Amino acid sequence: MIGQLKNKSLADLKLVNSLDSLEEWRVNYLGRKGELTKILRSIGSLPDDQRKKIGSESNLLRVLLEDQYKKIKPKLESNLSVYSSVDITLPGRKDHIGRLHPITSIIREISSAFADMGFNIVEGTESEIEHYNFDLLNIPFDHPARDQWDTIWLDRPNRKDNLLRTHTSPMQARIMENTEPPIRVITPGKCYRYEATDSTHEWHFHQIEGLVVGENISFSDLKGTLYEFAKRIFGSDRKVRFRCDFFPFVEPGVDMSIDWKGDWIEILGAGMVHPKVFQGVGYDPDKYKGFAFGMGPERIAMLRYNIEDIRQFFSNDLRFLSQF
Ligand code: YSA
Repeated sequence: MIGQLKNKSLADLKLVNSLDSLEEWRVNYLGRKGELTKILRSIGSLPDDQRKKIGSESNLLRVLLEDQYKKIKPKLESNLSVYSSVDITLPGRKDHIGRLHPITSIIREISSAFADMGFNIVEGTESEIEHYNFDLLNIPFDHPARDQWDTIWLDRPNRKDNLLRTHTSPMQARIMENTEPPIRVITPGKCYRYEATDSTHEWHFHQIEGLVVGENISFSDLKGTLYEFAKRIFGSDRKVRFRCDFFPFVEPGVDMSIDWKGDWIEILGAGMVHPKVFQGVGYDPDKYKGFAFGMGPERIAMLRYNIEDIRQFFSNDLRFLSQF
């Protein structure tokens, strides 16, 4: 009898899914007129031989059912408090779905164009030392070319040569120091310069450095690679201009500009790696040749999306950013 009641009460408890149905269950089994209470009340009138057995079994069942009741009640109450803290009468609101920043998108697009051409992608650190940012790039301490990369120096205890990298070119030396040719790599990352801003200059911006080193690399490889890049990013009809330029770490050096409403916007500097740079990292300049370039993704994004002022990219104005 007690066994059947136990099974039935526990089976009913499994169907309980609200405070109301729990209360109904409690009244049915443990309430004043409940099934178990009725048995407990009748124990006194049972024959002697049954009283002890049924008495102890029904008391054990009472303890079990009360325990179950105490466990389940707070769970149902906390569910209720979750629901009651949500106002389901409020009108629905549109979710704001995030998206990639336009500079992140353009860096990924450029990186994937170079990956298609067989380039690996490596990242470096934004904090650099003078040795890599200047010395190994054939820019001696007192050379006026250093002025081209106005530097933000870092105030570190016991170090006077720590800076925020002014270009991604230090990665050239770091990669060559740790790798044997052939090399075909790009390194995207952020740079900083202590300079006044205008519509095409920011004091913090990105660059994508490229480096190719091997035994038979020529200037035609440089031009072919950069033409292919320009074709993929701007389409084959866009006008591209190469001009001679000077960077101490290349010989010869060039810059590349893209047609901008009848004018030109310079997007990168490039050239054949200077023999002194090869010597600095322990490569034999008679055996190896290479080319390198450093391009500005912000300028490329300006050209792609017709943006007049580079400073808009980092103004954090959602009216501007949500257009991309
Ligand atoms: C040249 C030869 C190589 O073998 C390798 C790399 C280079 C590039 C060199 N390291 C350099 O930084 N040249 S640069 O000062 O002319 O900058 C390269 C590109 O970065 C520019 O063409 C421009 O697109 C971008 N840039 C430079 N200063 C910037 C900037 N973009 C936004 N704001 C600035 N202040």
